[in-house]
Amino acid sequence: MFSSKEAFKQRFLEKFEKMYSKSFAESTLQEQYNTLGQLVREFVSHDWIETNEFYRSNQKKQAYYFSIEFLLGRLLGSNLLNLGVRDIIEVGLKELGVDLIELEEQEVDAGLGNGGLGRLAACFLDSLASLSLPGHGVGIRYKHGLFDQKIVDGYQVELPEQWLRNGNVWEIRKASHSIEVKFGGEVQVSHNGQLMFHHVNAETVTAVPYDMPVIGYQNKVVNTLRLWSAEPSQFRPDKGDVMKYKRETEAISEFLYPDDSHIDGKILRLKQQYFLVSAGLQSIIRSYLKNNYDLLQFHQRVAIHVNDTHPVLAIPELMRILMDEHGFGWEEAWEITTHTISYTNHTTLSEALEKWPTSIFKPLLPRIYMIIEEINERFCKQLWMKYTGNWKRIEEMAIIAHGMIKMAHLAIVGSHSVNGVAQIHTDILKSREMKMFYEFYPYKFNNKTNGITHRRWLMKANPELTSAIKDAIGDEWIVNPKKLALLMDYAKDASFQDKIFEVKQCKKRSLAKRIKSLTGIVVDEQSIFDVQVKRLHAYKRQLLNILHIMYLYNRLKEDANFSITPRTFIFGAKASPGYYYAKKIIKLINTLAVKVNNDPKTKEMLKVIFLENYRVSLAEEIIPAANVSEQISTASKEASGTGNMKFMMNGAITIGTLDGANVEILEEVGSDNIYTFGLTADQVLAYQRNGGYRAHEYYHHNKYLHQVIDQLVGGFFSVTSQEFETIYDSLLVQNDEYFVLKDFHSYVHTHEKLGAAYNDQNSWLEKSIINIAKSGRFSSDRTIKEYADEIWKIHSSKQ
Ligand code: 26W
Repeated sequence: MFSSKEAFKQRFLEKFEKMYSKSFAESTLQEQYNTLGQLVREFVSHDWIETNEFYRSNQKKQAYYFSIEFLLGRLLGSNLLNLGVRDIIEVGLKELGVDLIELEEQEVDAGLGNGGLGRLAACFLDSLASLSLPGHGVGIRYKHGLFDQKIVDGYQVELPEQWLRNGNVWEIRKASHSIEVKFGGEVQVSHNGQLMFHHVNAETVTAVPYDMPVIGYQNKVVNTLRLWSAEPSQFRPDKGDVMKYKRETEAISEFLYPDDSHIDGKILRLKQQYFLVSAGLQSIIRSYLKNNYDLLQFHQRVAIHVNDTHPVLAIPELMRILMDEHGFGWEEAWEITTHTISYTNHTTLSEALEKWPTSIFKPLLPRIYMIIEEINERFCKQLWMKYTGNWKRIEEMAIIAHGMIKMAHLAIVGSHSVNGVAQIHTDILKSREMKMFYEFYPYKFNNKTNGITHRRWLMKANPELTSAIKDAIGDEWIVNPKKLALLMDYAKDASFQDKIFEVKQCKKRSLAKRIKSLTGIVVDEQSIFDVQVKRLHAYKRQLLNILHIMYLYNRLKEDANFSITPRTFIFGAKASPGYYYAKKIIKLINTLAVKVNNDPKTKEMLKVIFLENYRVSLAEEIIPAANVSEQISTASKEASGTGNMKFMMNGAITIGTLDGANVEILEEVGSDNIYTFGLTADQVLAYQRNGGYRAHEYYHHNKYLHQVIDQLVGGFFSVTSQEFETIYDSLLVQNDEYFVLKDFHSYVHTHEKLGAAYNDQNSWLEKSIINIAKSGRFSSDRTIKEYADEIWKIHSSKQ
């Protein structure tokens, strides 16, 4: 169908007329986008069916990645890339007077995630399909994704996101595959030879699946992302207020919770979690049984992965289905369940570890609660055998204690594999947060360092760099990203360095244009583009970056002999709507931007840009244009980070702490090619243990630091002195929980080295090329191979 541009053009025009019954001359961009999207989706239908058929007839073990978030971004561009039809379509459309890039920009990002965890899930889907692995996503079809961010007078304002407003060309509603999910009610027990549990008087919700194709890279594989939507059930007996029921039901899949790393014990969130796992599991089991497979072999044919604890009710839900619906006894059901489920932890921040009060849980999910109680009781008995008399330890490890259900404990007990997302993170889990569990179940723990799909983050986001790489080393790296290492031979090559320089300049020029159109600000394309884009969080320390910019500004103002290589500091970040401190930091960045950008004395040297509404599609424009990647979290706090990998792959040099995957980036590129600074994780953890940190000492002993901190509250900015009081207090009154002051000096000094290094362009370009060359390890293809081989035991259909 897309074999020639002529064939494409004909199909495209036919499709347009069918969809819109008008002449193409009257088409809008939106209609053109919809037409192309529909055409592409229909184009993959055949391979989609074939892929499913292949898995079925070859009895392939399937993996299902359960995740409360999938941060997909736009799909048209990556689908065309993976199908290998982008060029033909681009030329064909051009002849029809249509610009493909303009069409791509019509697509609203699918922003069904907050940040790292959701984007990781999306990268994993791309890798699964591209490696011809039978692995699928299971999630929720939120009507509204992560809020749209507007900046008004420097403050963040949230608006409801509306990604479905023009429909979604990629999804297929499969009403006939709907599932009933039950909430509330009571459990009745009957004795009929064996104990039987009946969930009665429950409120039923219908889960309707919407399937989206996940297209592999030029391999004819099309896997499935199944997103569930909540609708009123037709089987609900007439129980009064229908409108209320409708509202409450639809609310389940209405909004994505916008918090990142902070629990909010809302009952609706718990409903979402159970809705996802119950619909997902029931539907997997339904199709499993349709194939006449024996449930005793479930774990040999199905792997279920829970992405953080949010879908962890998959454990009691699978137990429920096996026991109550299929008559299994506890031991058998437990054997099957624990061998089916595996779990990833994505954070050690205690405020993000999920706990549910039994008082909320029990009435909402009575049968699931009973099962968790039983799991807990049996687990505690096991603990008693090993740690007889050690009540304290048993209490600390219990799943239910003091009226709370600890979801991470349930995840560890009910699964066969527990992994962290970077080596240092896994080590911290084993030696601290999950130490007691590691001692009890050492064989369950393993590391899977995160990765990113090089198809979206290099090939799609940076076609210019892609072709420069291909010209140098061919294209073997596309299917085997480790082969990017062949670029090492070109690191010192003057003409390749020139090319890399040109590519970077070209991406900086495009970003500068975008910045101009979004903010009206003109930035110097020759300046260092220094970028920090990620969720706003105290531990990620955007504040450290800001204090450094304030320092540079002060020095430039006060010391005629002080000079720097011109810099453009670029920020992008959403703050959780209820996170007061994070919102103040956004206001601070914007306030600083106004001051710095308009000062005649510094505006040639320094610019501060805050790009609103940071999201996947904006990341694809920003990251390729970066010279410097800011990865400056308090050591031990960032589980992995994945932005760090995207920047590296696009040739930016990292300034970062020894945290998360930065440690492994250092291992790959060597200390000449990354700028690390600050406390190590061990030092941070030691300070936290011994309480020996005194923030105010750093304030008193560093005059520059003293000055910038005073400026937060002293009329330096044209705002009231209360505006940034919270930030000031976090540093000096609350003793600087994230060691900003402690690391300030080392950060400033390291930035000086970085600035000097940039001025030696040949050596800078060499570093840049080495970063690209060594980024292959951070392709999510590597990560997914490890999950497939070591956890899920699934096999490629090409083997
Ligand atoms: C229940 C509230 C909540 C919401 C989200 C708790 C925890 C989360 C996520 C686990 C936060 C998250 O996205 N973590 C990030 O996961 C990435 C992928 O593994 C890592 O690269 C980041 O370091 C980690 O912060």
